[in-house]
Amino acid sequence: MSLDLEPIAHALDQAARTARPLPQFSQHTPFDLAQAYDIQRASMARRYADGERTIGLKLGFTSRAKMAQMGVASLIWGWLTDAMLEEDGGTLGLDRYIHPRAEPELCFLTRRVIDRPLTQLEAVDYLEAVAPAIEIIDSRYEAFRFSLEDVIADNCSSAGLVVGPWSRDFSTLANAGVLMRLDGALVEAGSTAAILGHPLRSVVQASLLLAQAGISLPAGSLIMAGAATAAVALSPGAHIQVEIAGYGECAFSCSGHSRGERP
Ligand code: OOG
Ligand code: MG
Repeated sequence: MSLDLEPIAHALDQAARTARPLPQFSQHTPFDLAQAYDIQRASMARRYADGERTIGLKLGFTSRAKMAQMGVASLIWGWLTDAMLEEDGGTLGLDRYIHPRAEPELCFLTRRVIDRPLTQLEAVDYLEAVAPAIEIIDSRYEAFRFSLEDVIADNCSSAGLVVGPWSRDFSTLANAGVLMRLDGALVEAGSTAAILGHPLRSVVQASLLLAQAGISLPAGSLIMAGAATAAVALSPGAHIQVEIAGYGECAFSCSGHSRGERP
């Protein structure tokens, strides 16, 4: 049976723009993984048509901590746009979000076009720099619950990112301590080793996914490697800081109120 993907893409795009959550599609209109990525593409096309542009891609569920938190156990990928970039040390207005969360990540900046599957040994050669980063995720589904297909269709909950200082030193990337603080108190601690065993594997996975999709990623793109720990909910006034040992820190504060689950 053929499924009309456009209404789903439209509904997800509207949910993101209006900060009004949706019921999960998988519960009434099941679709498969390939269709989920088709919906993701169609919903991103609406943003591009409105002037947003791609700045790179993100991987999700690259750590067991994230898989356990969300009950989803497969790697996923989505797109980052210029409208999602938030300033390091800045203030994030929560009003345009439904139920935002923050998670500690590493962000890679690419140096060469990625147009074929890379090995882990080759990956560094394709990178310009790496930075501590925070991803802001905001599922467009009620209660932040979804199936694998639902979350892919929703561009993997992508909502924002904060990128800290760039470093060209990839030598201690394999096992660097990761700390996330909420209002100065430690809320999550982990290691970059939690990201697929080595965060460079995120770059490898990205190259494989791009090759499968027949897409090349231009030099100067960002790749968010996926969270090393579980995510924390953002509340009014919250201050979030992420520190990656040897790579420095990045942070932001929250103002306003997220829309919550209002109908
Ligand atoms: C999906 C996105 C997962 C990560 O870093 O693992 C993700 C979600 O948790 O809502 O961004
Ligand atoms: Mg993430």
